[in-house]
Amino acid sequence: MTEKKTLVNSWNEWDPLKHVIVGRADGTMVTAPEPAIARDWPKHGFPLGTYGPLPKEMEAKANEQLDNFAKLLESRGIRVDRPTPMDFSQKVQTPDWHQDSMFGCMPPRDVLLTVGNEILEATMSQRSRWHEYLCYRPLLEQYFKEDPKFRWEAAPKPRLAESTYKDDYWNMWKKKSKEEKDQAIYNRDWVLTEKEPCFDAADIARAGKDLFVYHSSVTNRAGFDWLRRHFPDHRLHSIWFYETNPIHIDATFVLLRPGLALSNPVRKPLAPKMIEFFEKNGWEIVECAEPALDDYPPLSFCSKWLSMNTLMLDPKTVCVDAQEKKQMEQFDKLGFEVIPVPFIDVSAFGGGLHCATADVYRAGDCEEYFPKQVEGF
Ligand code: ABU
Repeated sequence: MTEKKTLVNSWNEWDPLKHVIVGRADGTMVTAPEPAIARDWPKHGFPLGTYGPLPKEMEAKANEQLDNFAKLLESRGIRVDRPTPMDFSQKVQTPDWHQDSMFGCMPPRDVLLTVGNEILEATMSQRSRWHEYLCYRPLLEQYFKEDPKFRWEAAPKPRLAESTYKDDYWNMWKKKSKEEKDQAIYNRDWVLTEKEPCFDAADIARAGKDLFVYHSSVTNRAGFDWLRRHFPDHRLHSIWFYETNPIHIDATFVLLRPGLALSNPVRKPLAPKMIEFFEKNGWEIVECAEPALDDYPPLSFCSKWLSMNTLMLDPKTVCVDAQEKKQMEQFDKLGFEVIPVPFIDVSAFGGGLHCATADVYRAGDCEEYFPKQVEGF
């Protein structure tokens, strides 16, 4: 029996899940060119500069897996809501720019950040995703009517004018040597300038009083600073990793349950004192298992590390992509009940099981999981 009454409340990544949004693949686009990103997939029909809808047969398979996942969650008593897709092939504009396509609404995690009784619409940092929040507005309006304590917030919409991006960034990136790319990683020299706050919601991992914010290619220092001021009762930690294409924390560093985090073996943490902070607070960090794939799935801007992009249903139960046998074995050894979910066909639409969901309600309160502080972190 699914719960009917709406309550918005979620403080972390693992408390018992009661209500969640699951995305839809309908109409998802390989997005038109824009300064924030460079899509170049000639082998799969989309060389640099081209754009268009993902093939309909791929979309049908992705929607089938998303629908089955939604049914699975409902069968476990979890209420599932779905966004309202738009015509993502339409051209969009603001007074500062026009963009020849939008993206889609498969990954609600990228747009919506739930902290306690608040859902915050992220700024986003790509023009093709500037209007994506509209797909969730019917649900947010409903929650606002049904839960008198629900705090509905939206971060300031960024201008995303030319000055938000570094000039000719992707062209310059292609010309860099390995040493220059390494230097850029250590300098966190990503496409965004610091002109205005930008962040994607999927760059934030929640652990009660502590929020970990990935300084990535879609979240800048100003975005972190905006979040820090917006959540004055939390401790916010800026973290970053060794990765040439950093986007979203949930295939890099995943909080599984109090005291246990899953870490990407290749994307090493670079933020000073981060490991010390976790260890001092008694957290174990384990490296994730070898992913099933060797490379990015076709037409996917995500990586093979979607293997670690998992959804916790409670501190003992984890949903994992069914192809990720080694990851499932590892979770089994760590004492989790593992639920295999066929999900590979969804990856090209914007991610894995964590990306495809956004918490509305997890039963639990704001707890302290990191009582010991480390100066400088
Ligand atoms: N949002 C999904 C994670 C992207 C990646 O690191 O592959």
